[in-house]
Amino acid sequence: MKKTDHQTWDWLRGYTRDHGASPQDLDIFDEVSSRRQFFGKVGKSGAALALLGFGAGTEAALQGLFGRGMIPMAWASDAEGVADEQAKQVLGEASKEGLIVHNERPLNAETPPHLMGDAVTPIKRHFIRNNDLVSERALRKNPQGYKLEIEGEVNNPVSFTLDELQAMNTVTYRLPIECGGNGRAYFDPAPRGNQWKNGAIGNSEWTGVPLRELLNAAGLKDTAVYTAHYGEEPILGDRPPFSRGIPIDKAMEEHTLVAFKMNGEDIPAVHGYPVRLVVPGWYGSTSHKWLNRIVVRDREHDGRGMTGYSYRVPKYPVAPGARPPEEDMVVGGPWRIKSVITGPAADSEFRVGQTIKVTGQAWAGEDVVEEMWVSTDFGLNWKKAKLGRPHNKYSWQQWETDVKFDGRGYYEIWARGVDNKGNTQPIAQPWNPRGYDGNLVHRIPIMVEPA
Ligand SMILES: Nc1nc2c(c(=O)[nH]1)N[C@H]1C(S)=C(S)[C@@H](COP(=O)(O)O)O[C@H]1N2
Ligand SMILES: [Mo]
Repeated sequence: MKKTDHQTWDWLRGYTRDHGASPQDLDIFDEVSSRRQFFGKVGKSGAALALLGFGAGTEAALQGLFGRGMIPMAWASDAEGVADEQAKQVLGEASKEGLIVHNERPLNAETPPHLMGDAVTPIKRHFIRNNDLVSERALRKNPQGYKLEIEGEVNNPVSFTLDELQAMNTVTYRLPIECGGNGRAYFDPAPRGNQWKNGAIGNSEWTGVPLRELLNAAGLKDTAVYTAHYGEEPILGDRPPFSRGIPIDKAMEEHTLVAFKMNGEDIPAVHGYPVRLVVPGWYGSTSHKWLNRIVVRDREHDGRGMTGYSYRVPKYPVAPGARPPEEDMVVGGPWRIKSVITGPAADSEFRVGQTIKVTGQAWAGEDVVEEMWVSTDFGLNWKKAKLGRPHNKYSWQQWETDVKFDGRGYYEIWARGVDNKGNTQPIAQPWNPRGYDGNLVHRIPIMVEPA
């Protein structure tokens, strides 16, 4: 066993590789967000324990690592390491590369931060969040018989084929889709659900028709207040279809798209072929995939994903671990200011005096990021970074700066954004029962060695 924790991880990585561990075996590391969870999982997984050859020394070293909040970089897992047939097929079709797979059925995978540096997220690096399976039509890439129906509180229920949608006036924007649970891994105690770190966000280029064009064609009644979205994927288990909606004002916003192209290509099966909603700045659950029906309602929607604790947050701050009454929960939606550090990668090693380029992305829900600040001393001092403007409303903004260290040691690079309303990111994560709205300051651990 080497002396530093950093080296411990190198050793562990090497050891598992040498002993033929698969990405699934290593997943136990990717999914954990705390020392407690980590050892909870390892404790339950005797096979993984044996595989990794855990000894008392290793455990002590790992305890130290987690104790300092230094969570190991994820091991990449791609289509090759996945066993489920459908997951394999859709990961392969979208040429997914370097994603961390949390579940195979339903398929859920996130992007490690050092692969999030592109202004436009390539398809191969866009995260995946499925509640159920992928639609049959999408798997077969079959547009025959596809229709998008609009009904409910409208004067003329209408439907559109894919050809009809594509023949309309289209727009193209760079838009973030971010899962409401992104950042859940930093909640303590850990809420149930995918333990997303920061990688359940992508900012691809989406082409489609503004939803308001279709709603206007149907003619909204005065009673229209909310949408309800439905898709055509098979549901896992005995439960109603996943179905979210948005307030009518958000539905009428010009950037809310009925999209049929992602980065100029037909939307890959796993991202919603042939047609999906893109509702930028709001929880990703509102960006319905395999969309085939929108029902306009005269009240807030109550589909699966909108009731109880699901995608809902307490009206008032609650203590960590509390269970507020369900009537005190309200539907979540708009995102708050967030940022990630895309370089350097966690656990990178530098020399004393070396100039280190720090890069990242920042976005702010319905707002604009005005400032980015970076700290290398646990938030005591902050240095302003250079920040780009959004390419279009909602798109994430790239930022960069340099840092340098005068002495050796373990350091962390922290990043924090400020939006046009003065909102910033917390350094301790406020808690809610299901772990939504996570926007904690992102921290990257590095080692600086003597020059
Ligand atoms: N039909 C359908 N649409 C869906 C989902 C789903 O399970 N079924 N998941 C939603 C959630 S929770 C998120 S975060 C986004 C993820 O989009 P992506 O997989 O393209 O990244 O899709 C949303 N649209
Ligand atoms: Mo989500």
